[in-house]
Amino acid sequence: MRVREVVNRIGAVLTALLCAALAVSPASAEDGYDLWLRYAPLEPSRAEQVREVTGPVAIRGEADGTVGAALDELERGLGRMLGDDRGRKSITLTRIADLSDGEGWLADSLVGAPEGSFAIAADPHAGTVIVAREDIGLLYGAFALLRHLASDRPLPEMARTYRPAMPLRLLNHWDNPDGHVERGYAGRSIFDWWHLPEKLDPEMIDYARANASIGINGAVVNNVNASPLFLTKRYLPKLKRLADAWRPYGVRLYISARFSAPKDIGGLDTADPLDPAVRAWWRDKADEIYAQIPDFGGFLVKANSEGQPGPQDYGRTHADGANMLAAAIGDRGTVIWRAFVYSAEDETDRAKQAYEEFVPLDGQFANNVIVQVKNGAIDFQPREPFHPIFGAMPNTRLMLEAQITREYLGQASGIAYLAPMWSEVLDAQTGRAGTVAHVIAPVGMAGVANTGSDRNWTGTHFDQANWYAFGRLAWDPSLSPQQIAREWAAQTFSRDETFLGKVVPMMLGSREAVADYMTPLGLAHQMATGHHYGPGPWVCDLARPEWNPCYYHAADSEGIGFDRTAYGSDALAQYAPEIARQWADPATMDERYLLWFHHLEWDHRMQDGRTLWDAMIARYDAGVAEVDAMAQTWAQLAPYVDPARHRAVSESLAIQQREARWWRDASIAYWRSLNGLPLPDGVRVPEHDLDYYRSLEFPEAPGK
Ligand code: BDP
Repeated sequence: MRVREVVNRIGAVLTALLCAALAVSPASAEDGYDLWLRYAPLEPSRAEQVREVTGPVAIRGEADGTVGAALDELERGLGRMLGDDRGRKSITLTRIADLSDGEGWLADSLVGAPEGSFAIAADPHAGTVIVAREDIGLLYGAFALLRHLASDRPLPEMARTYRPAMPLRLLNHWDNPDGHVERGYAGRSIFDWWHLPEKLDPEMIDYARANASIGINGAVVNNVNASPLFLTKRYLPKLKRLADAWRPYGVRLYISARFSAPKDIGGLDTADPLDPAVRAWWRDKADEIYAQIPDFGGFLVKANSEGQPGPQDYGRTHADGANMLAAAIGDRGTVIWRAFVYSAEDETDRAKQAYEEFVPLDGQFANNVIVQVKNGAIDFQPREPFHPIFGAMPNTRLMLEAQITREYLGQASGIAYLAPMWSEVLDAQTGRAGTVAHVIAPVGMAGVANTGSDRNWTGTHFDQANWYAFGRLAWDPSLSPQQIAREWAAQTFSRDETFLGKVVPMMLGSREAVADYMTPLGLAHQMATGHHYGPGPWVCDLARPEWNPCYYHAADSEGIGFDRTAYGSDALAQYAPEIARQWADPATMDERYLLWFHHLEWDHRMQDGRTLWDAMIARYDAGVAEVDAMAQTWAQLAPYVDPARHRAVSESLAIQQREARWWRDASIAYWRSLNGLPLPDGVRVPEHDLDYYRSLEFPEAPGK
């Protein structure tokens, strides 16, 4: 037994004694900390099947940090799932370089496979073999094997090759040095900058394990509204400590860089990207970082957007700014430049701004620059058509930015499983360039993290599913939201078929419910000012037009919706003609995007013959009904879930039931104040009058 194992065993015995002493049942110890890596004991018949193909774990060749992590994880996972009897065969980890002559067939499937790929093979004699070219592939293979066992999938399906669809699979943390998380709803930051580098919280290792388990291979550790502190000498040892801790798990560290840093902390009087002193400052800074962190990922930059500094402050372009940083980094890393911009002048249609600023720069970015584009052209709304940039910059490396934290989707209330939303975007056809997934395949995906200091990491238990789903989709965008929900729920809660048969459909419908009760039929940005919590469709008087919900719904006594056709802003023209055509005609288009593209009269006839007004109300009601159904379903699932987590989810759903009604009632009350239309027969009257909803204030709402 290795020393580490002995220590683990002693730890387990002590924990058991402690539980006994406190008379706590193991069930009540379920607090969500273990995420999907709980490794609950397998049912006896399943355990017997597994023992036929597994057994003691061995590595052929050297065990370095990454392989050590793989071995530890297999020990932990198999120990919890199978107990002491691991099986009659073995699990062997082997690098391609360590295969013997007769095992060439094991290497064949990995020829030309991207970094991180691995194969799991069933060897009739030896048991199970995990093969990879790089050590990180062995770690991913260990996690894949454990996932397969823990989610009750048929064992023969396990033996195949696994390849990541895209090289970069990153989390973006919007965490500030003082521990506040912008748009964070799960407590404070998980990063304790104040006490680093000496103190490394054990959570930092569990965080890396969780990421590695789903293939996430990089983390931008600070807010895009970046503090220059992260570029100071004082922070370098802190960053280095994290990077060292995460290296075995294949998680590369990146930081958000404040473009004005040469002025803020460098003593220069300009940050002009073409100024030689500025260029030298960034080169020295990059050298300083790489001397400490040789595999530093690079810089993420939000420039000239929402008041952040950038190259336009000096009359330069985004390409000038990005290429200057790219030259400083060289081939050691990457500059990820965000396309989320507000140009100060263009007020015709905010949805057009990023395209107008970036598409003319196609082909001008250096090879180690990536342009990171949000899934939609506005801002992480419950539903947006895919961002037109994805179909329009064939000579630029494009990366998709999704938001895992639910800034505009109810924050930390209830359930909104986001895989269906992301799949909708990934599967969207952009035109000649193919689907969005195809466009970003050479580059990657970034997800704005939902982690925080809450014991369960993500505020609600079900928000763990969004972290999980993001990683799984970035690894393989062709995975169905259904499969991801199933494997997550099986690992996180219960493998029972009755449980899964109810919880998976509930998850799959949850995001549509949110879109329905907040912003049905293609409406967007109706959230209250600043914190984006709750409805605010009546807000019309903020300084800039596009800060106001009124700007986005354009409703009056006659009709509602943002005209993005040729008669309006013509944002439709930013899409390839064959794509634009699919949204051009309300009579034939997918009505879920109706009011995103069209301004229509309240009595416009929908495709099923109802009026727009009746159809909108039906959608609000469907959203509320869906949340009620989710709460009922969950109530029936108590026998399958430990009491603490069951209660926490029930309470969270109760909040969502209240919020869904509030959204529906406030919105309908406001629309009626404009259109004066009666409610269709049998429809519930909003609980309060409009003045009541308008009077609600939440200055202390989190995440601002
Ligand atoms: C918006 C958020 C804001 C972010 C911004 C961004 O409200 O907090 O700073 O996006 O992505 O969604 O830069």
